[in-house]
Amino acid sequence: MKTKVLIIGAGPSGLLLSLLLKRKNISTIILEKQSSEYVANRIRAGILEPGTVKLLKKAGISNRVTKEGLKHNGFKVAHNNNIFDINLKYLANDCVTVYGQTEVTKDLMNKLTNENVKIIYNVPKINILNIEDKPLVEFDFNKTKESVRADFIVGCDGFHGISKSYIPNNIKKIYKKDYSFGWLGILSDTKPISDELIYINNKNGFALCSMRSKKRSRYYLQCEINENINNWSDDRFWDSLSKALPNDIKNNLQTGPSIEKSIAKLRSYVLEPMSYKKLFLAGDAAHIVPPTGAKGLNLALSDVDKLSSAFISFYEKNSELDLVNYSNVCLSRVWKTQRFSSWMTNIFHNVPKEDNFLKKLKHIEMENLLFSIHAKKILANNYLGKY
Ligand code: RFL
Ligand code: PHB
Repeated sequence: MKTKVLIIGAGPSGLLLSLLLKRKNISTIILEKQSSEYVANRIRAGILEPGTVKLLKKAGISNRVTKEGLKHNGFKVAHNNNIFDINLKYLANDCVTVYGQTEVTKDLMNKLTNENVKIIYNVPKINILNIEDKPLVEFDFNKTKESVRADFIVGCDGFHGISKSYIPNNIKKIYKKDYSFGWLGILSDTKPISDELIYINNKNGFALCSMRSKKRSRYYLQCEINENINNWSDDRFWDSLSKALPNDIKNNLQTGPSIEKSIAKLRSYVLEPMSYKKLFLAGDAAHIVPPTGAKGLNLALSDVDKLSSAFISFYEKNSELDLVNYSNVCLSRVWKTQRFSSWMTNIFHNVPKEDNFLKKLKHIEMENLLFSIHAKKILANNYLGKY
């Protein structure tokens, strides 16, 4: 097989990149480790920045997000039993859209199927050769050995992917932080407690009331780093969540059976540079942010926007400049997003064994945020993806 751009990973980054290139007749093949059902049903992000919605429009898949996405003009912060409004519209003149990553993925998959783009699922093992010059990718499929020659390889294979290992150790630099707590998440077909998201900081740390639709709720609780999911019955989850809620809204909580329950580890991670010779990394393959600021998917798709434009310049104008600059251009946004996500994670969570000086500073940081219009404006802009 032969293609212009070989993409590893059919998550949102890989799928969107393929679609943006298809619109300019640049051929791609996607190789994905998992089955299509697994990819389509993985529960993850829920909040789209306005720039991300615009990008989905540019890719020609905005019908459903425009109709079914919920536009939120703000969110709430609960601190010490009080509820504060962060009015995005008033503070920064824009809004976010609640639309699940599962739905973005399904929209992308349907469009690519209609456009006859080749996606090969269930590819367990990939080997990349000759990355410096004319790359060749070998893989096993249905017990036979296959190979694809490509002009470029793009690693969209998430944090646990293999593509980043092809950047030589003497070239790459890794910055990372693992947090000493996790998130326990639950999805349930119950009416959300509020018509806006509520980010909660109370004596037990962080909790989040989110949603996927007006009938489907997504809730998270800060949990121990090595928490065992089997210790969390639905009843225990609802009971702990109820204790985390401010008194004024406790009684509005609708409980019901969970349709998904999972634990996520929190980490910050950046790999520099995001490219090496004919290999480019995009999305979680190159960087991870803790989910507190709702940034991972948005950042991943912003990489893809830049990378697709760089490939288009290369094939249409014979210019390599944007490909050469790709890593630096992306990293500028990546680090601003890292700063915001880590700041938000820090002020909302209880850090085990944190000394009392840092605890006090955190408290003051939160109060400064909630009582300063300037601090709120910065939060609102950053939450919308404006830095
Ligand atoms: P993905 O989605 O991880 O997709 C990578 C794909 O690559 C495949 N793969 C391989 N394929 C072939 N060969 C290999 N060797 C491979 N290894 C892996 C995988 O199977 C997979 O299909 O990366 P991508 O496309 O870069 O997308 C990134 C986003 O998924 C991620 O950043 C977000 O989900 C993060 N995130 C959130 N982001 C937001 O913008 N807003 C949110 O509200 C938000 N909430 C969240 C989140 C992530 C969470 N978790 C699970 C950490 C909430 C949570 C709880
Ligand atoms: C979610 O709904 O999954 C979600 C929303 C906001 C966040 C993180 C996750 O900050």
